[in-house]
Amino acid sequence: MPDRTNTLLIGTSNAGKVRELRQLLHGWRLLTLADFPAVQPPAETGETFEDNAALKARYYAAHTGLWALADDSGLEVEALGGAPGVHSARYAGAGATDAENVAKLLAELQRTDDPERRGRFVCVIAIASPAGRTWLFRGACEGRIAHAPRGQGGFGYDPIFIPEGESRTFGELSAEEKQQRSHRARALAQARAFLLSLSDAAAR
Ligand code: ITT
Repeated sequence: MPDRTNTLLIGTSNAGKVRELRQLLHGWRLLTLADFPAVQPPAETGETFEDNAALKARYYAAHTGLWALADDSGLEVEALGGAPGVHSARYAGAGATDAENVAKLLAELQRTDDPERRGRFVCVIAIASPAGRTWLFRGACEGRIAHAPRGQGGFGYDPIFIPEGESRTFGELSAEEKQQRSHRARALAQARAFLLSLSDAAAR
């Protein structure tokens, strides 16, 4: 049962996610995959964010004996029927860089005008116990896709995503501004509340 004296494994190989999850889980004792160099990432064979998040969290909990948190996330674009979606990390091919994925998305949307450039970031956080029980939490952030990358902040598709009510991209916002509205912050707020309720129940 995790409480503030116990440890939670952040089960992601994405450095941008680790940075944000650490900020959002301020106060928890955290380990990352850097502490388990022999544990290789699992194949993401699921068809939904929920499938892949659960698969990763269960895998990392089983391979470390710790409570594990995993994040499956991506960008859904309306004009592309929800693509790249769960394939966001490998949109431009296996092992694609963030810059290659961004370039491919901009090329796909080259003839698409603003109203159809609407989309959303989705994040599903899974928490798994060492025994393999899993809990899921979903957050989303609505917005639109810019015509060219702007800003050096964040990671992944941040330089081309403009959240609703903003004119700047996530890449142009500070880390704190992104956390105020991001899909990850929304999913993690629910996961945090769940973890705290487990700790409270354990303390009673
Ligand atoms: P793990 O599976 O090890 O966590 P990953 O990078 O493969 O790492 P995903 O399969 O969940 O993670 O792919 C997420 C993709 O969506 C990846 O290309 C990210 O760059 C992108 N993405 C997710 N959240 C993002 C965010 O907040 N800002 C920009 N891009 C994001």
